[in-house]
Amino acid sequence: MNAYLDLSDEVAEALARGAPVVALESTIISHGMPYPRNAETAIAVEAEVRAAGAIPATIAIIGGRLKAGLNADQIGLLGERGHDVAKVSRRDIARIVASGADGATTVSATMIIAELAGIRIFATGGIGGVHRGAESSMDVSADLDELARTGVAVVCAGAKSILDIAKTLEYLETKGVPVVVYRGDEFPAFYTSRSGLRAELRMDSAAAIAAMLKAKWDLGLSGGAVIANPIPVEYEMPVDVINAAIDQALVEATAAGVRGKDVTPFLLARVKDLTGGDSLESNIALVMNNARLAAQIAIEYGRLG
Ligand code: PSU
Ligand code: MN
Repeated sequence: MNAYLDLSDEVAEALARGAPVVALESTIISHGMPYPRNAETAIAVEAEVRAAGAIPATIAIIGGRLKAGLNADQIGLLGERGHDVAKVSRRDIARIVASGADGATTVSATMIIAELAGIRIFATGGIGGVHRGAESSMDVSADLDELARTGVAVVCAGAKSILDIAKTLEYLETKGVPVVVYRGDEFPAFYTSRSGLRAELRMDSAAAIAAMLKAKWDLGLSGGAVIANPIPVEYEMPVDVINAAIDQALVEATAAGVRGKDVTPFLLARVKDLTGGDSLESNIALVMNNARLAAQIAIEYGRLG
């Protein structure tokens, strides 16, 4: 076991007996949703993973230690402290560990810690991607390169249209990352089940996805995969409402000169406020939906031995 990593007793025991484990990220708690819904949701997502037959491992850095498996107090603190907790992607891990600080891990950092722990399946809301205007800003999330190098499958509801979804898919193709759409013919756009972009790889069962992942990793094809799980239609946002909020949030971010790692949290918070909180309900519903699918994939993957 890595000297910098602590597994909770429950996660250690599950991994030791080969039980299915699902990784969960913590930037979604501290920077992705407002308190107290963020912490409540994180706890509810863990319960959903358990109900679906797997063990949840929420991942963060606490006191400079990489953690796979948090307790309720740790989750509550990440939620309460919100943006005061460092948002940690790959480049930030070493400095947070070396200084003994706390960090909420993005998709990229969570993948790294999950892989160290031996966890292959990870559920979240949405991945980072290529931002709109990236041709001048060069703002491309570290999540995408992580997907290309680290062997963890990320179950998400696609990518928000705060991003350039078409460019995000092009980038993933260039980097050799499989993108699967579960039971859908279009890549989903987080708040809506459709983005207008055709799914090149559709799969209709957790078993088929698990078999694809096993083949990939058995072949020594390093890197992860995106498993895009469309938001259930009953929780979708009206397209015009969400697009208007996103367009306004983007204008405000440019006007305020927001840069670097602050861009995504700024946009997420503004979209939530501009939609009067309706988007938060959609966000919570889709994360729960992703937790269930991730648990099913982890179970099927475990059966393949
Ligand atoms: N998109 C969401 N919710 C989130 C995030 C993205 O809909 O909470 C978070 C995730 O932790 C993701 C990170 O890994 O933002 C990406 O940040 P950036 O765009 O700065 O790479
Ligand atoms: Mn960025």
